Amino acid sequence: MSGKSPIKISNNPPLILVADDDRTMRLLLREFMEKEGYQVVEVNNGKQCLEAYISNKPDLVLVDGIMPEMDGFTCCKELLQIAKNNLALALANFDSGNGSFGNTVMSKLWERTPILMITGLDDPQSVDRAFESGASDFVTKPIHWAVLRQRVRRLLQQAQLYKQLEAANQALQQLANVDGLTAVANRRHFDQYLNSQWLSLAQDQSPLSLILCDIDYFKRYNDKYGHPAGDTCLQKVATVLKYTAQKKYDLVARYGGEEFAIVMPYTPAVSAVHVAAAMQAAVREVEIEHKESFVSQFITLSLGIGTMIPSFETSPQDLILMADQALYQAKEQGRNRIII
Ligand code: GH3
Ligand code: MG
Ligand code: MG
Ligand code: MG
Repeated sequence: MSGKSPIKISNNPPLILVADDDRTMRLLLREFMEKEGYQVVEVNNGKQCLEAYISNKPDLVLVDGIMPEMDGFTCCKELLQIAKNNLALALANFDSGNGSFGNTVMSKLWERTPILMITGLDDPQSVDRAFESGASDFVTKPIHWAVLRQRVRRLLQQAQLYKQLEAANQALQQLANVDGLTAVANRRHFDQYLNSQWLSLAQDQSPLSLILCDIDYFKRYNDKYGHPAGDTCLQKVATVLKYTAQKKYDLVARYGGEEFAIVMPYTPAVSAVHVAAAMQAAVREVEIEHKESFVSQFITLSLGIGTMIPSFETSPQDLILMADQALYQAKEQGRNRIII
């Protein structure tokens, strides 16, 4: 699937962002953290902390409570907001069928960078405020350095663990949703996606198109060129289909053996015909030799299109049936053609 680059778990020393208006305190913190083997970036108020956070992507933020311009509590809240915005952005991309998956996005909640508040304010209200503002932990000044060392280590370890969980989750999602041979969505993901789009488009009253496409005389291809060559052919066709279905919500899936399905939300029939024609042409242009085909010397496709405005009285099965009947007609009428 697109955008599935694995999460990087960096081997660089962890980067710690220190926000404190007290220059001596910053110096002490830097020296201590560097001795621990961390990299340090310093700023002297909450505002600068936000800027440095965005540009440096630290692994941990150490933030003072009282600072000019923006205090540590507000800074914590703002950092939380940045994390929420990132999550919203990831969620917005989730809907894209060829993009990331829901569960992956939810686990990103945990990817938030930990914040450790170091402050002289140790009254109960300040402690509550710190945690309620989004701090992950709290230590008081004067600093008990051994305690700080352990808290920092633990927060960094936890963050690292969440990243590993996230990577494992992504790998699992990939296995569960992607066809092993062709790297497009598998049947399971196709079913899920079609059902979920059906419901949302029934609400929007927008058209949903489905293309079913089947490789012509593929059994003869396998017989002539061998099964491994058949596999390569399937991979090529899948890649071409995926490349051709460019819209954000389009999903290309392997529907069965040598049959692919393209789910196209918000797509009326005329547009679906254009996409189908582009797919037919693109596959033809790759010129995969097929001497045993009765319709061409190259691999060709038969494509059937169905379009419906989803409703709660009808079901995705009706749309599949429509596209399947069109595909059947395409085969009946001689293959290498599009029927709607
Ligand atoms: P038509 O034009 O009517 O579609 O004829 P066809 O030969 O393509 O259709 P048929 O359904 O008779 O044969 C489909 C072939 O696809 C048979 C099967 O061996 C092959 N096939 C299915 N999955 C795979 C696969 O993963 N790899 C390979 N190499 N072949 C596959
Ligand atoms: Mg201060
Ligand atoms: Mg078939
Ligand atoms: Mg076939």
